[in-house]
Amino acid sequence: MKTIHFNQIRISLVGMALMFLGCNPQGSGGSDGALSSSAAEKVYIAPGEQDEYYAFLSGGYSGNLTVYGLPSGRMFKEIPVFSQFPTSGYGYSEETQPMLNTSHGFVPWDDLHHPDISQTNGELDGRWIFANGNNTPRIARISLSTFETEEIIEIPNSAGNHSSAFITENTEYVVAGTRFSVPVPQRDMPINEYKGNFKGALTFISVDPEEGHMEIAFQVIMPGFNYDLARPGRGESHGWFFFSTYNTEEANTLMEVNSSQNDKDFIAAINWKKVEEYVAQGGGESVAVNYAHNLYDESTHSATSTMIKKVVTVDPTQIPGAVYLLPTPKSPHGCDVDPSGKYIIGAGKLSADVTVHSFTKMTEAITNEDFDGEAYGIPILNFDNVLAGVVKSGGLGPLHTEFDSQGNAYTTFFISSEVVKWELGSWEVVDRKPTFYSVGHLMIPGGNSRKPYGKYLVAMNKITKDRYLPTGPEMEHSAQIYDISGEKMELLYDFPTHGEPHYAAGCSADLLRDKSKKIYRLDENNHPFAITSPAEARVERDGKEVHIYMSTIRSHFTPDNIEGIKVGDRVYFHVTNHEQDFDVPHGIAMIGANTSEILVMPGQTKTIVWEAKQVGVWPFYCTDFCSALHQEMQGYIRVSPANSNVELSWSLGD
Ligand code: RUQ
Ligand code: CUA
Repeated sequence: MKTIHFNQIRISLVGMALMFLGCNPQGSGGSDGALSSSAAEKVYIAPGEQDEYYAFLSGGYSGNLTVYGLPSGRMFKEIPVFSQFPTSGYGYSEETQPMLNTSHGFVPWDDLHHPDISQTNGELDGRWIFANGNNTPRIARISLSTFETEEIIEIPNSAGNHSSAFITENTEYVVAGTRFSVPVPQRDMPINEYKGNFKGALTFISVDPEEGHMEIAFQVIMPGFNYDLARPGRGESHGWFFFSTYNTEEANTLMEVNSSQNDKDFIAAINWKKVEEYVAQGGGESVAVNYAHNLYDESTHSATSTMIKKVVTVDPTQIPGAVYLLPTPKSPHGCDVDPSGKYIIGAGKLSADVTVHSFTKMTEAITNEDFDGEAYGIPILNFDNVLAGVVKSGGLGPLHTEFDSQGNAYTTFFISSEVVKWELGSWEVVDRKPTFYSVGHLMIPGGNSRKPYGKYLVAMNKITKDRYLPTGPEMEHSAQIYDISGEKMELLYDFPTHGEPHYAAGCSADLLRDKSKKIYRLDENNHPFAITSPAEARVERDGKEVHIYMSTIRSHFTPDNIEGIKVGDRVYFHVTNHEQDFDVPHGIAMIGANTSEILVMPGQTKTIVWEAKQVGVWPFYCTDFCSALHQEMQGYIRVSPANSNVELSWSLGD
């Protein structure tokens, strides 16, 4: 059955491709033709004015997160998360290298898909944003005060960490579900023995309510399906978490065909409160693993990496009432929960329709033991009796759904390249607008919470083609902003994104603007190599290591000239920025340095290492145009032969 649908979709894909080639939509602004001046006004933020919303777009294979303003579509910042970032020295500086440590060693990149903002009572609270590293399974926590990555935790027993990083409605947990099932524990075994032997770990990471620190609370070891996306229950379904699955066939080869055999896969419903109780009472098994927990300390401006050796795993069949499977047609991708928590939406990506499950009916079916078999001991609920409705969309290839505050849902359709607006409860389609082209995720600020803002919708498209001036074979992806305040959606604006945005998260500017950090206070700087004033600047030799305690302030380095360095020395520049003004970083770059420059914020200390390899007099300079005399902000290192007896000396510039 499903194969037939699959072929139909293939035909449709070809059809769509032909349509793209045929109609050459160059310059078209959407179904309404060229943008009207009223649309232009809606996205125009006059010079000096500020946007209404923040949007945090995942950077996909860039490994990072980008910050935009809505409705302007202006990019404000790229926040390095899983990738080394020469712009600030993240992952290059001595202080931040531990952030990228893993059980596989130093892994300076990843594939970041899903950001999610912390919540209290199901509403965005703007403290942190969490995001997943897909490739080497990791979850990061980023501060929404400093806009810096503060913590990264690796996920053991996981592979292709995709149904992540979504949070429960009081940020009790951030979840990380495995996309690929693997042998748990990892071992040498034939791949064709996958079925029944590989497992899918769904990891619940507890979040400390004060500091946000993460700790793996437990892993639910599920059957060997692929766990694709996830959403928390909220409101009445708080306490549950929902994960979409595909490949319930447990195929391991020619997946394109073999994992599309079953007419329905599942949404797995996990009662995490039950699992939590079970573990609190000593349930589960403590198993040996090895994973990194990396923590950045804002007061020492430094990260540490700790290897952790144990994790608690639970077998869901041992916990009565903890896990159920909801049959969901056609290899569901998106799994979304509406603001009330009553509906769980499964978007079968090989389907035209969107399946909506009812949370109330689900609990009734559980009480009545209205089961339709089981999978590896996990009860499968009766499809018809948990179904709330089906959205007859008329589109093809539904992926993801977000919500407004008026009881409407918006689903993206990858194959038919459109966003379809429909009404919760009646399941009627209200409106549809094309996207350009092949939309993946969409984001409505607050759309994954009890309180969506419901004014703008951002569609993130996978194919850009003719939307911008061509830039060689590779184009940045395109995002589009729609006004959704009226009955009909209105396309307002296109803007390019960085990397491949998957999901995004947005919130009102008011939530973050006033608490955004402006400086680090010097009197709170506990970095072991910090100096409190330029007067303390000095150079110390320790064998072949040389430590420069350096100060920067407009517009000089102290010390500026250093002699007595010898070939073979490792020279540490510990740079404290003594400015206490907002937006006055200094940078430092040293000729031949093979890490990167570092950008040091006011009140902060950062370190780069430079290896003295060649005799000579070598300059360094400030990389950030910090004042009218920025070009004067420079110094020299004199490097003498290894056996020279030039004394260590430095100039303090006075
Ligand atoms: S994915 S386009 Cu979230 Cu990685 Cu759906
Ligand atoms: Cu400091 Cu330029």
